[in-house]
Parts: sequence; C-alpha cells; structure tokens
Amino acid sequence: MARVTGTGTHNYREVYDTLVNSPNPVLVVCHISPDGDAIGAALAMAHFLKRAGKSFVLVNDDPIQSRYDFMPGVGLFQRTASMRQKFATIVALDCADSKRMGKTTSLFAEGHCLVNIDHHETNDRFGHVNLVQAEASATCLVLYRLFHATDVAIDRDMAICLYTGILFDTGGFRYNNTTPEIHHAAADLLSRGFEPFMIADRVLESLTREQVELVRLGLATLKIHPSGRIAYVAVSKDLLAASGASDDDTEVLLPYTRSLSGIEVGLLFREKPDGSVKVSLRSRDRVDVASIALGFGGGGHVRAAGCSMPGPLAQAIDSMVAKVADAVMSAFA
Ligand SMILES: [Mn+2]
Repeated sequence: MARVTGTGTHNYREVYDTLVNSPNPVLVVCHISPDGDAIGAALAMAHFLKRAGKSFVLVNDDPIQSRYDFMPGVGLFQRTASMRQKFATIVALDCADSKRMGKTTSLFAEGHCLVNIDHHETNDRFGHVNLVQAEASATCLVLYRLFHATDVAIDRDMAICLYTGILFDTGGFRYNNTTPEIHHAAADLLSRGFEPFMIADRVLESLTREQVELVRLGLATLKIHPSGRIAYVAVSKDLLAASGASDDDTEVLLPYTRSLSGIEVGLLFREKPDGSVKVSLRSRDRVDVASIALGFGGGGHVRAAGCSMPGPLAQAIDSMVAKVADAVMSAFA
C-alpha cells in the first residue's frame, strides 16, 4: 500500500486510493458522543467501503442514541471497550483533533495510516491523509463531494446517512451554513427515495420523557447576564440524575438559551461525573464562539463550539461567562 504522508490537505483521488487500497478491515471512527453528522458520515463511509469490496469495523467509545436507530447499518457500531483487534488503516470522520477519537486510538496498529475527513475550522490535520474542508457545512457534505469526484454511486442507504448528517449540521437547513450547494446535494440525495419528515422528526424533534423532564428542571437554572446578551443553563450531576436523562441528552437545553430574543450567546454547562465541566457555546450573529472555546482548550465552529473546564461548576460558569461577556462587549462596541 502506498502510504501518503504529510500535513496538507490531500485531493479526492489520493483519499479514495488510500481507502480502496488499504488492508482489510478498515477501522471507521467518528467523534465521541457522536451526533447526526458524525454517525451519518461514519455509516456512509462504511457503506462505501463495503461496496468497494472492503471489510470494515465501526467503533465508538459511546453508545449511539436511539433516535438514530432508523439509520441503515447503525447496529454495526461496536464499543471501543469491547475490542481487542488492532487496525492498520483508520478513517476518522468529523473529528477536529485526535482527542475527539477518544480511546479508539488504542486500537491503532504500529505504523498505521490514518485518514482524517472533516469540516471543522479548528482541525489540526492529525491524519497521514487529510481531507479537511473548513467551508463545508457538514462532514457528510465533504463525503458527498468525495463520492461525486471519484464516481462512486450513492445508493439509498448512503443517501439516508449523508442526508441525516447534512440535516443535523445545518440545524434543519436553518443555519448560515445552508448554502445553495447543500440544498442541491440534499435534493440529489432525496431523489434516492426516503421520507424527509421521518428523518427530521427523529433527528431534530423527538424528545424522550427524560429529556422533557430535563428541560423542565434545566430551565429553572436559566440565567441572563446583565448585558442582556448572554443566557445560560447549568446541569449539575444531581439535576441530571433527578431528570433520569443521560449526559448526551443535555443538548436539548441549548436552544432555550440562544433562541431567547436579544440573546447573542447561549451557553450550556454540564457537570461531568469526574467534577469537570463541559461547556457548549452557541452564538447568533456576531460572536466567534470557536475562538472563545479554543482559549479553554476546546474548539468548533464560529456559531457552535465546545470545551471542557475544571470544576467546580460555579467557578467554571463565572470564568466562562466573564470571557463571553468580554467578547459580547467588543462585538457590540
Ligand atoms: Mn459535523
């Protein structure tokens, strides 16, 4: 196998050739706590590999949320902790840096080849082969372009997976990353025949009873900064336990922060079992939350980013809100 190395961004043909000529099986990974784009991209890649006559193993540290049960092949995901095998070729999807792959890196063989396919602006080109398109609205769009450029026929299963990722990362075609190109891609994918409402309902709308309980309890913690431009909620370990919801479910609280009229930055703080604090940041028009997150060792996109901070919760809130208030102040100066 010709191993392409380097830190730049490779072209479609190099990426295609690396994947198709790699030894079997190929390990397919996406980021921990996988979302619609990560799962969609990993599954579309798995379907592609299978059609190219390759074998693959799909792995993630975390369970896949049940809302994604409709996705073709989702049952093939295995948990990292259950795996012993080592892999010579790995393709990472929707991971901005190697930490996002979690413990799956323990499954990489010595001298492995890592293919990094992503769309995060903060991607540090951690692969040996990198296909990173920071202007792409979703990793699923990067894959759509790759498949088109290399004449890979997109079947219905792949189309459902790619469409799900595009739908998720554009917030249902609402965010500013909703480009003419992504609508063209969505139209093309939809022509393979599936129900768009079924996907939108599962991915964007359905809530479990535990999630609704989490919203009820979480909204009681909602605070608005004196500037009137920052809103935030905090989910402590106790609150999460009382709701019966899981850690990943906390995302359902985010829209209630940024969506408040007049708010520029919405924040969600969640206390992790080890006492550290995970922060999700969303902005509306002006504030670059990726650079704020980066300052705390995190990353993401201009309007959606995240990071981890040391506890305790109240202290993490204070220092983050102070930083965001500075950013809001200069954005509205
Ligand atoms: Mn993504």
